[in-house]
Amino acid sequence: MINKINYLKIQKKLEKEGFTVIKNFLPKYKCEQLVNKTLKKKIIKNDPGNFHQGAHMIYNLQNKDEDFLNLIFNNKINRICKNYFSHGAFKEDKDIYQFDSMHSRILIGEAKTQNLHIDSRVCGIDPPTHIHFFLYLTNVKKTDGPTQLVPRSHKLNRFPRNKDKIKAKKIIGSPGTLIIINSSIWHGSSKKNTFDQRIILTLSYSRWHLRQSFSVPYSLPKKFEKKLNLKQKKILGYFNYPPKDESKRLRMRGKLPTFK
Ligand SMILES: O=C(O)CCC(=O)C(=O)O
Ligand SMILES: [Fe+2]
Repeated sequence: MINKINYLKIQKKLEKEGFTVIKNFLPKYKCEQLVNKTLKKKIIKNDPGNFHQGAHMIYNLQNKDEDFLNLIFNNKINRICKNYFSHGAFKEDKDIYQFDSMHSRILIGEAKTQNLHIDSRVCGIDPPTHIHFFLYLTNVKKTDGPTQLVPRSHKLNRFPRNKDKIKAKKIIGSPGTLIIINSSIWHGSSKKNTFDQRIILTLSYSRWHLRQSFSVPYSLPKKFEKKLNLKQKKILGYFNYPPKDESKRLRMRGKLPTFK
């Protein structure tokens, strides 16, 4: 387990390079526990479209197990988010970011390279809109399809092309390695030549006013919801949903609306 994190250094690296890596963010035994839990969930084996290119997916892990849910509230991760989203936010504004999504992506057997892409949907955007955390749950060697990324590409005003792959850097790491990226960086999993499963957990956050990938506060099981404190509800976006119209509320933020 890591003990000291240099938050200023992380913030600087994210701004300049568009990514940073923290080794041993979680201990190995914790990763093994998460792997076992992950593999017991319903796996989507044929994700539609071209994006995940044969990878197996498990979406919304926060709804399926409290260990995953609690990772969203991890103090270190939230401190990194707070620093990251402060850039560009109104100084007086509070609760400037929210949880966006959490899923597991599993490469089974040999796998081809995932196309380089960005996760924020807007290239070169600054101040940034999203941050992604990729947590390796298994050991990822050069041949195991490590995540690859093009350093500094988060600043470029275009989307990646196929030939940009030659500029990509592979991030290898043991279980518990945490890759943090500005979500506009060009990235994707690389070619996998081995037969063991490569399992990563992806966790993302966005500025509070943006649409979440799934409607998290509406789908979290009640048994988990009732244990949440105010701070946790804020992180999950409970106060960030707009009302139906002005007769319900005059502000974008407020109590979670019920739509009938
Ligand atoms: O599996 C990886 O290494 C990257 C996954 C990814 O970029 C994504 O799911 O958007
Ligand atoms: Fe991605």
